[in-house]
Amino acid sequence: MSDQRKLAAQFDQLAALMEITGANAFRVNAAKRVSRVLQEFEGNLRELAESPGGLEAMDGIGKGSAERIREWCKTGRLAERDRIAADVPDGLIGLLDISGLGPKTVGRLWREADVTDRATLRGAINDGRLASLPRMGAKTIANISDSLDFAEKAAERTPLGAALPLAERLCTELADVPGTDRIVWAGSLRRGCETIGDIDLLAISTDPASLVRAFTEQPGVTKVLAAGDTKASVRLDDRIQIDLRIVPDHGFGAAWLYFTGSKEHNVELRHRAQQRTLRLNEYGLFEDDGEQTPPQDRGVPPLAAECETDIYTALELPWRPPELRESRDDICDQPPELITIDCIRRDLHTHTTASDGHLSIRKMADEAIRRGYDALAITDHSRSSVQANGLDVERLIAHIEAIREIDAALPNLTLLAGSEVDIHADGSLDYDDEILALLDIVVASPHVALKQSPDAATARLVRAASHPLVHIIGHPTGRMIGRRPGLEPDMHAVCEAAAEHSTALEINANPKRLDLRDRHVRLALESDALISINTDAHQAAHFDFLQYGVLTGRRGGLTAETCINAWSLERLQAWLAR
Ligand code: DGT
Ligand code: CA
Ligand code: CA
Ligand code: ZN
Repeated sequence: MSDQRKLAAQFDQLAALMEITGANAFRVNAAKRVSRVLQEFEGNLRELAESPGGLEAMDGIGKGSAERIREWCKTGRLAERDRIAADVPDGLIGLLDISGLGPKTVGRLWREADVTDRATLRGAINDGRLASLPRMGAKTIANISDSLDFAEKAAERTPLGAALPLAERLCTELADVPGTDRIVWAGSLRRGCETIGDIDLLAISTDPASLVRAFTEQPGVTKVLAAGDTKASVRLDDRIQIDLRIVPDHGFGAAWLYFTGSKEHNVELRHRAQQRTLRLNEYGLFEDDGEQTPPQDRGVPPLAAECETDIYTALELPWRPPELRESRDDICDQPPELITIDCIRRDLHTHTTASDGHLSIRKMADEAIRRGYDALAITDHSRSSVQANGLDVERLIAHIEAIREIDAALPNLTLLAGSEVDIHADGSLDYDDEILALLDIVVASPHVALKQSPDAATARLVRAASHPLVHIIGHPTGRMIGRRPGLEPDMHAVCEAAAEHSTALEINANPKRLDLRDRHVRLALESDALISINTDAHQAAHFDFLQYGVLTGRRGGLTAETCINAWSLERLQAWLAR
């Protein structure tokens, strides 16, 4: 983080602490203004602080504030903030994250009801202390209680696998509201992040009032947080927040770009604009004429605003897919041609009733045909996976025969007889080599001992990836999002071993897993390892998980060339038989 952003955060805290302790509004506002000025400032703060009168020359920074900034540059501390903070319980600042609780109220709760953190706030609500305060009505208390509940729940972000179908449904329904010309999602959801804080919708409408009404009155809304002319915000099923913004069609691209983020990407784009004496905001890209009042408020026409591509082009940058708009992505790099869902021709990790799947081999094959696949690998569990009804050698041999028989009867689908073989804690496999050699495809996955040390995990996965009969390492870390971290191997070493032995690493597309995760996909590509995107389907609907795997691959920079599921069948078969 830059100096000015760190210091801006300190001034924000100072302002909040002042308000909590009841400082006068003038001083609170001065601190807030300094924070804003610092956030906008693009130059070198330390240099400016050293040049005499440099800070004072900035709009919004007075003599006192300039002194404080110089003090911070010298000592790394904002003494005034530290002084006030010493008198205020730490937990109070955390209460400011609860919607509806501003610093003034928090200060009151502290002084008048001994509230010092979330737990004591909950206590004060329950024992009636809050209700006994003057000017504290039942409705206000119910609101605080409700927000507190939600803040506790919201610590859990919504999985991509829940947020994406929800957004798809909302957009389909709201597109039918008369006057709606376009409705899309932005934010972390458009970037394909594995978990979503809130869903950001963006619409063009000739009848915004109707759209806002339909949005706030839809079934499942448990709270309307805002309902204005161009912006509304609701909580759905007491679970996830959804923001809707209605924007003019001529500025749609600028708004979509801005609300897609990431914040860091926006900051970089704005910086790029400033270097070219341009000004970028959610309304468009404008000439920077040095005026304070924002250009859109003065009727200044933008240089670009209608579509994202125009804005990138005007900034002399290549358009970037949303999945590559994180802080780790360099805005100047030419993005690769990312894989799309249409590139995927087959699934190479699926289960049937032979182990813990819900459908027969034939039913799974029918589903693959229905989806236009050219091949399907049946990979039921191996003998150690007792809880998943894993196959002993005898059952496996019969299963292979059954798969081959059905395959012979299906001219348009190649069924591959496979297995998802357990990787034991030491990296050895659950079947002997003679047995593995009978299979068309071997997916080796870790299922137990997922808490072993990073060194042991590295050795385990490197050994499995180096095994000549293993084609794919399935869900390599075994993590479950929000539930268990899984193995933490030296992923670089695992990727190098996989690349050396031409073993593919799986992106398991189950939204509870997304394993490999985006960062690991990137490491794999840097090592020239192959990737396989599979759904691990246990029933027909699970094939739909593919989209989450593809998004994760795209966030890692994956192209069709490196993904074995996108290869021609001949190329795949040659690789399987290698
Ligand atoms: P989330 O909801 O936590 O999963 O993450 P996002 O990325 O969807 O973040 P959100 O919903 O707070 O805001 C949506 C986008 O709006 C964000 O990606 C970038 C833009 N945005 C919001 N607040 C700011 C800001 O303070 N500065 C900048 N530069 N962009 C912002
Ligand atoms: Ca969001
Ligand atoms: Ca949002
Ligand atoms: Zn598995």
